[in-house]
Amino acid sequence: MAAPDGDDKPLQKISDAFKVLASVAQDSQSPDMELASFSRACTHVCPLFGCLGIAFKFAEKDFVAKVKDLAEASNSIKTLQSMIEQDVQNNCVRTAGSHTRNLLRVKRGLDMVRLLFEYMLVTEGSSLRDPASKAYEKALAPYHGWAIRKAVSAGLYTLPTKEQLLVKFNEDEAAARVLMQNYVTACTPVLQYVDNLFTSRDLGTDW
Ligand code: 1PZ
Repeated sequence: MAAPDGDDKPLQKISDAFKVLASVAQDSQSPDMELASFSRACTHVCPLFGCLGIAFKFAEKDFVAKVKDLAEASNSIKTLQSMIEQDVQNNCVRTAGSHTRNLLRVKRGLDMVRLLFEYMLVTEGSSLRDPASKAYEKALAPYHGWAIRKAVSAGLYTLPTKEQLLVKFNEDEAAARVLMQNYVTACTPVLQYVDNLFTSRDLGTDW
């Protein structure tokens, strides 16, 4: 039985959470995006890793730790803006482990999932390898060293099939397509919003 809160429906949760963030990102009248709601939405992405198998444990650990850092920061910092401002003041924007650096990494993870879904929606057949590899090449590979790229390309051979993934998502194909498209659509303005936070302060996004 489906739990009423949708605990066993990771795609549904992601789609819902990002719709809310998208409305904040798109409405110039709305107050600045809250770190708590951003990090909460990202938390919903974490269960996806569990569906990919053991090969991506290392990626899960990295992503989950960074989302957790943002969630903890949200106890004392209200908005993404003020979090970045604080790191600018402290001169630690690019320092390993800084909130702002973690935000950039998490943003890339969201972009990875967006591209993965986008490619899955237009790819025939049951293999996830092609869409996953194309998404990785675009979103993350340019920022990763040789060892990580190697580990990822090995991991791509261990991915479940699309059908197996849908079972783990607890969705049929039609419902999954709608939810993936919802995320793709909602995520786009959110990523744009975060990008703007970096570019408007000349912090760059390619590091
Ligand atoms: C079917 C789906 C296939 C998914 C393939 C996903 C491959 C992701 C591989 C990511 C490996 C991450 C290992 C650690 C990388 C870190 O060095 C960097 C920099 O961190 P820092 O130096 O600032 O501490 N971290 C990242 O690049 C963040 C990566 C986030 C990855 C999120 C992927 C989300 C995929 C979910 C798919 C459902």
